[in-house]
Amino acid sequence: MDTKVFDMKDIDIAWCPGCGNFPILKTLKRALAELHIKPADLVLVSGIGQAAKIPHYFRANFFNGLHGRALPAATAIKAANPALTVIAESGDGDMYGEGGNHFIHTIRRNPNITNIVHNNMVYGLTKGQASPTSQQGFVTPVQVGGVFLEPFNPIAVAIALDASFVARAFSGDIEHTTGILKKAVEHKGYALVDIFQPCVSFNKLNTVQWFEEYTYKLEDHDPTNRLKAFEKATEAERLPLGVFYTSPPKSTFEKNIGTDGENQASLYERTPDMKKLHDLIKTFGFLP
Ligand SMILES: Cc1ncc(C[n+]2csc(CCOP(=O)(O)OP(=O)(O)O)c2C)c(N)n1
Ligand code: SF4
Ligand SMILES: [Mg+2]
Repeated sequence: MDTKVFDMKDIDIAWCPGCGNFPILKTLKRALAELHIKPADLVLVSGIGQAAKIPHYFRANFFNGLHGRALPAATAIKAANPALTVIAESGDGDMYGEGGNHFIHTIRRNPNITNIVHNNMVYGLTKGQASPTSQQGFVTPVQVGGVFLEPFNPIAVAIALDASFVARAFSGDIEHTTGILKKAVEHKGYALVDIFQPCVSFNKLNTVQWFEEYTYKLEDHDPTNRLKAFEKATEAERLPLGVFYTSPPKSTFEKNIGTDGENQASLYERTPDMKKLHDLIKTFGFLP
């Protein structure tokens, strides 16, 4: 399938020239086109930030909600219509900071969605404050003496929570990132893809050269070995890229909430029993 099906006509893209969001946009289109996923069957869900603008530049269904709240919306969309391919996509601040609680509990719920995080280690949209993944020593207009907290490690946290699929990529490597995104979208269950991305305007520490120097690709790594995956996730000298971990198969949120009962229809296809609903609300004492 041609990636052009995902192109929006006549739009202004409000990213700085050289921003790592451009190759991520291109890579995602390529991965989905290679998987033959049609725009009508796709939903992109995001929060707020530079990364969260991705759905504005992508021809597909989308929901752009509150800061940090992409994951619960994506979980609900998938539960209502499991036939859709649902991708929750935002920045490191949005997903790991404001949305940190949702990050933890979405992993536990295991909806069959892909969670892409554009990790530029900074709050880009609000002009350069530290994010949860900012490196120690990173100087910003707010953290004037440099960040003193240890960075949040999303890969290690996801593996600790037995996330169904955990991977990391680099926006500058389109070939490698396309392969990882395809695996993540095809995976049955929650799939995290953290993508390192340079922010050329507000992160002068983690540049393209920095990512090239301090990352390497996982080789001969068995992603079903959880302890080894955790060991790889906590390496600090050079940061591995690739699929760290895949859990043993487990049931998804949308399966667990009971569409397997008497009524097999997806939630969006069902007609609510208004009388039953009315009677239920009445038991709360709100209605006359
Ligand atoms: C509740 C709330 N708090 C704060 C903000 C301000 N705000 C907008 S984007 C953003 C940071 C986004 O950073 P990140 O998710 O890393 O995305 P990036 O811009 O770096 O891609 C913040 C703090 C907001 N819009 N809503
Ligand atoms: S501020 Fe940073 S993240 Fe935002 S568009 Fe510019 S380079 Fe990209
Ligand atoms: Mg960011």
